[in-house]
Amino acid sequence: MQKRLNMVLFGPPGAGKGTQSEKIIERYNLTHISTGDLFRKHLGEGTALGLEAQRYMDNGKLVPDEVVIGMVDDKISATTDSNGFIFDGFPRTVPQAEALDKLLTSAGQSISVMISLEVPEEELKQRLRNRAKVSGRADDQDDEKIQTRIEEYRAKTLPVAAYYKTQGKLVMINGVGSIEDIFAGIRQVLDPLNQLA
Ligand code: B4P
Repeated sequence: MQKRLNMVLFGPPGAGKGTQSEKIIERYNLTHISTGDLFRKHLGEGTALGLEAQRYMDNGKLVPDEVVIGMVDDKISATTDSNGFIFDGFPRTVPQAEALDKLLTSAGQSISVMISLEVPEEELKQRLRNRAKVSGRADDQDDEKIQTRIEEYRAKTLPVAAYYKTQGKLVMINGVGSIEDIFAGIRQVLDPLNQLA
């Protein structure tokens, strides 16, 4: 099977993963898999999966791995025609990263690159406080929940960067600056890979 451009967009809460994903999808025509968006969709539809996820998300905790992995498996299996995937906010734990490798291997695919958006903690908090004014998201609403999300990220998600670093796939990008400048940094990484895919 022909290799596709499959990327992981990585970073702490509020790093701008959702924001940059929109631009990446437009330029490279990738299939977007955002686990946060998928959970919020389930929640909006009142499904059992959504209600299960809500208990964790609203408190800033990570949703259990088996729930997340099952949902991503369904989404990958249901995608028949694609130039490749952008995984946004997934994997968030090492077991999720291992599961993703297995899912892609069985489809004759692999991760091409992980792009990590680097943003200092104070800037993250400020962005999430600003978004709270418009998002209506329970997990943006107070400093305690934001702090829990950052702590979950440090304890459980940061090791995922080391996992891809070991595979020689981690690229760090400065996530502070204008949205366009950050996207220019991402293009420098993805354009050459896109030609190879
Ligand atoms: P997500 O939906 O993934 O969201 P996020 O980490 O909060 O934000 P993101 O980085 O996408 O930031 P955005 O672009 O919006 O996760 C939410 C929750 O879902 C998790 O806490 C967890 O409970 C659950 N979950 C999701 N995936 C999971 C998984 N795999 N396993 C377990 N649990 C999971 O940007 C944030 C703000 O910054 C926006 O207001 C934006 O306008 C602003 N911004 C963006 N770029 C900027 C820039 N360059 N300068 C200034 N502001 C900027």
